[in-house]
Amino acid sequence: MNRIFTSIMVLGIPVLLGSCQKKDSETQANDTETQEQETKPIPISEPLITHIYTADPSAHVFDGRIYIYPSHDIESNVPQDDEGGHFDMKDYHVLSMDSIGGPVTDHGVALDIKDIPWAGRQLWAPDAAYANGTYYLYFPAKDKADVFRIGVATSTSPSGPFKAEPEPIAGSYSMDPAVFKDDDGKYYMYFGGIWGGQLQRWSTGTYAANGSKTDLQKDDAPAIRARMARMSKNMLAFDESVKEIKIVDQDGNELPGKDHDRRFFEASWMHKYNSKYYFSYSTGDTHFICYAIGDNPYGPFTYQGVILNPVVGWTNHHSIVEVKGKWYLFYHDSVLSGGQTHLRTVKVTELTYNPDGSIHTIDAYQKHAPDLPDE
Ligand code: FUB
Repeated sequence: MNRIFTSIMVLGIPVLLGSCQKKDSETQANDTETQEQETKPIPISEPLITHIYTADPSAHVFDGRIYIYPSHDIESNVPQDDEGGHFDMKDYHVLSMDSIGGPVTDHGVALDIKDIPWAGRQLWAPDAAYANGTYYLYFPAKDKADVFRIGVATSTSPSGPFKAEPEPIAGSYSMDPAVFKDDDGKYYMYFGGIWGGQLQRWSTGTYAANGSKTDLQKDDAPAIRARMARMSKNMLAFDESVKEIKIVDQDGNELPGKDHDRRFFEASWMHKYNSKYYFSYSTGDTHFICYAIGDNPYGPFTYQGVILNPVVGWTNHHSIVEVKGKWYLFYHDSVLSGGQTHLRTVKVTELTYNPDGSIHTIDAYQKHAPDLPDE
């Protein structure tokens, strides 16, 4: 009878779930090599571009063309730490394509940190929106005091170049902005992230410079909440006070801080499907992209499940967009750089719904279950 070996790749580390009978050491060495080859992740999607590293893709369809607003990863030689110092990005590029699978255009530098008057360092995950005949690029950066703020820059073209406003958005803090347009024409920004995103330092409403570097270590209390606010008509300001987003379980109980597999960490995204509001996000240290569903843009949102399993590299980040009647998940991983967390590549794959509105969980790698010959 053939023996089935099942192997999985978790964050680039091969894990073998089968075993074979005792063999001599040379055969065992060959087997190990073969198994490691078999357990190398086989990505389901190829990088959209390979000439630069890109991450955190926010995708939109503007005027019939797909535009992607990613972070531009670079090697900065800053050592890795819990605060993400190694993500030391200095500009943004915009990518575009006519259709999923078609050729991808890199439009070059759309905004450089030296042209953002208030920014100090670290251009992290951006997003974009179109309103009032103008394209708006929203982006997080640390200000000169090393506090994350969210800025906005404008352009007449979806591919830029963008001109930054002189100050960050008043009342903004933390990072990972995602701007959602509702069917009634109102825009909302979702944002925030813990650990390097500094959200844990805003628990009193003002920034605690010496606050925790990770979370609040209050395991049984509700997890730190993502933030959101409606945008003003000119898209340059919040039109209301910043609100906190509740994510609850099926019994209506808010997810606690200790629920690392499900609680919010960073990378907010909002989309609407069949009149329901889907709030999706990364769980950070457990590396999932999850989603929760609500009846309005403010929530509460009820946790539903995993959209994307962990990818190669520490971070997981995504956007969801409808293109010509099909839905797509844009995401990134670190396969191209050999697993280097700060050097990522953006990718896309189709996303599908079940009839009840739940989303099929995506695994970014094919799994192996090779049949071995009889002994
Ligand atoms: O790219 C820098 C940070 O890594 C993003 O802001 C997070 O979402 C994570 O992907």
